[in-house]
Amino acid sequence: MTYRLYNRPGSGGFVVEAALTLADTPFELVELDSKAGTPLEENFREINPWGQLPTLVLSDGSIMTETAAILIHLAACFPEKALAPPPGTPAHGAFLRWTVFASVNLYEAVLRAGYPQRFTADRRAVKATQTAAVARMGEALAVLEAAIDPGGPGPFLLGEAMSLADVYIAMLFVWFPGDIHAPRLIALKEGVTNNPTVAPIWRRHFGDR
Ligand SMILES: N[C@@H](CCC(=O)N[C@@H](CS)C(=O)NCC(=O)O)C(=O)O
Repeated sequence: MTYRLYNRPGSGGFVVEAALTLADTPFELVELDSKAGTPLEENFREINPWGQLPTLVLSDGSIMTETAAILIHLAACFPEKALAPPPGTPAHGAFLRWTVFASVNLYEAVLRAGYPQRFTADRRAVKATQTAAVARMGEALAVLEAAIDPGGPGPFLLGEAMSLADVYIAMLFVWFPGDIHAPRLIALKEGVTNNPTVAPIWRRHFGDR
């Protein structure tokens, strides 16, 4: 059995699909028939008890969830593909830092913005919860913008070489519904969308965003 990835078009599994493709490893893609931004069918909890995508089934049948964990795992499985800097280097520390930062601060805020009713018990506070989540996304993106060395080789977070952290951050960046001045994140996103392996996957999920 190869990998099996559960996702749906326009959802966060895009980055796992991109990672598996960059790793040049075979995988089965199971696209759920539901719209991005809506809750999944209850019965999906039999596969992922937290009821979310992406969900990856590994070759031994075990389940992985949590995008950051999956990306870190795949980078470790395919060291020859240089999906992340070599473990133990300062660059790998930065890769881990920003991948986890993106999950816990940015992706989490995307969820609060998309499903605000889950994050408040007060129905009158739903809109305010959403507004605060979008503001929080903007703050996290500003931290990432500042983390890209303006005098460095760029355009990626860690310099000239694209890592899975960049593919992940590019996706979260285009999901931001607010306004932000972020020329370095724009350059990072363009670097990702111009990657010949990633480009067709990006287009299928996000069109020309
Ligand atoms: N913490 C999870 C968040 C994943 C997530 O929010 N996925 C969204 C799709 S982009 C989802 O499954 N939404 C359906 C829901 O939460 O009901 C991760 O990092 O993978």
